[in-house]
Amino acid sequence: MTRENLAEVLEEIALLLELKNENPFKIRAYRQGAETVRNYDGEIVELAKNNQLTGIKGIGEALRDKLHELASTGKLEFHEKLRSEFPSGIFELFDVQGLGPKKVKALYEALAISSIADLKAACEAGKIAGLPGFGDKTQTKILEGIALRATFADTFLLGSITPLVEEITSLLRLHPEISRVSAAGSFRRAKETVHDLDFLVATRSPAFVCEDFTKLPQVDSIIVCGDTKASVRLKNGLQCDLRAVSNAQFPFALQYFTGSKDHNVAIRSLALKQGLSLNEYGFTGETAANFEVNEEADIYRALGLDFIPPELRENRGEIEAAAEHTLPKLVELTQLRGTFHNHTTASDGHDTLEAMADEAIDLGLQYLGIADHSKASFQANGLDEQRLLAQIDAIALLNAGYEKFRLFAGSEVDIHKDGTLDFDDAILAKLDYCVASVHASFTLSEDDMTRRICRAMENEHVTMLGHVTGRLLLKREPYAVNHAMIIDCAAETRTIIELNCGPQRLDMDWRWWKRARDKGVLCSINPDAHSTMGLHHIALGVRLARKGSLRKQDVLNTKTLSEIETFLKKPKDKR
Ligand code: DGT
Ligand code: CA
Ligand code: CA
Ligand code: ZN
Repeated sequence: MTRENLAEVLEEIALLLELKNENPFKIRAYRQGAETVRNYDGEIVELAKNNQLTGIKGIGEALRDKLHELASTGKLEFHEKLRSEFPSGIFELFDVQGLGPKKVKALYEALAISSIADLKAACEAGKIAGLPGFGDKTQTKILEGIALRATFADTFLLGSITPLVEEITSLLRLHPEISRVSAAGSFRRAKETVHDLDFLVATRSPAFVCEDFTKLPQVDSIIVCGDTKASVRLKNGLQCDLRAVSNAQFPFALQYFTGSKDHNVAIRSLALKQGLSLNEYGFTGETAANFEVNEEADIYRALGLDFIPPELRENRGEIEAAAEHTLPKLVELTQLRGTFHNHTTASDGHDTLEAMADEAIDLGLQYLGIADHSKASFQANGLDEQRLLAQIDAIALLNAGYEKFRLFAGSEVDIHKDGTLDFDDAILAKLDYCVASVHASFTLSEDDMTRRICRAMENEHVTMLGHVTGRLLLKREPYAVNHAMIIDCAAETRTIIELNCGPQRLDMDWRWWKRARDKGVLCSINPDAHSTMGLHHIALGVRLARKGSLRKQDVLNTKTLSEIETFLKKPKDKR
């Protein structure tokens, strides 16, 4: 049982109770419980197991007992009974974009729809459009949602599988027959989404290790188990491959299975030009004996190349740069001194100003930028002028109590449809900084959307642009926007572009950062945290910044507190 497992069961209970028309307060209690479990700053699973959850805000008596049962036995009778009242396929329906509990319930009651297959058939037969509250448009939207879900069926978010990869890596590391362990493949390259996981281990007992791999607690079923490789399906549906090689083969296998395939093809042809043949087990060829390879870097060195960090291995110019010794020195997590764009309980965040600041201090940061929503984002409880001014005062008061830390007062101000901002300049001028974001009217044409965003960036108070495309990976397509023009406008207006590191966003996309960097546009690695735990996503942001070829000097929040204070005080055109 992990924290996430506990939270998911509580959320599922909330959905089931909603389908049963239960008391909304009860439903909300389960939802809040799930949030609390996710964000609780402590060993919540251990505490639940030992029945020590007393006195935690958001977890009442009933929930406490259920969490104890769940954590100590791995299941919950109440949950299983509820589940058995509904067909199991009904849960798939919640994954379709645009279908919430109310619609799922209506579909189930009116047409006994209890799976995606049922839903698709009903849409195609035109039965959905006639239901009260649905209509033609909704029916088309549902069909699009089903198609989108099918494309993403075997794809996972880098950010959401990272804890799982760390768990499996450390379990493998503990195995007495294993000397070296690494995740490889798209995960190691920090691709924003991943199809399957690839693990590599060095061992003298490959068959034995493969068998043990299939017995890991995260495994749901075995796909194949051989003498040197195994494939399993994990409980979350992700396929996971293991290859067991000798210690001498390990660097070659690691290089090969890290990919990308395009990078490997280019590397292999470079090797051939030098009379070396390279595969996943080693070098062969006349000169092969000249090279001693203990580490991956030795392979690149043998080919006359600098070591290429895994994030860059996409065959987008990194091999040429490695040959010319011009690879960028990529930014590192330890170089971050602070971060911007974070929410609190004032809008749609779950933690207070003070709690967010404390977490930032614990993460070793010197400053934290707050940016709650503005009034146009009413669904997110956006702040009006008066509440924003009160927050500025609250931040000043807290700042008086910190010695070596500072909160920056900001706003995530909505960009209206016409590119004007949700606050007047007079209000914006009172802030330390400001993130401008699009949160509505997503369907503008590319031209109109680009013009809208550029107009916002032209405002002298807009420090940075939030989530450039609004995409939600595996869920919502980006809105149409011309990246090249946005980057040019950012360069001209000295506006920073954020790398929003919410696992579902990772927006701006990594493929655009090198262009931005070369035009002198700064990147701010922003977690868009809605809770203290959300701040931890800066680590994910750094991986994507690296993938985008960004160096320390390209990232705003590597500046120290005193540097950033000076920077923010300057007028935009002097930055
Ligand atoms: P994905 O789709 O997210 O799993 O992406 P990868 O890159 O992890 O792809 P995967 O798992 O199919 O293979 C892992 C690595 O193994 C891949 O990045 C490069 C290497 N590889 C796989 N097939 C080939 C191939 O046919 N030729 C070469 N040169 N390398 C390959
Ligand atoms: Ca893979
Ligand atoms: Ca694979
Ligand atoms: Zn936003």
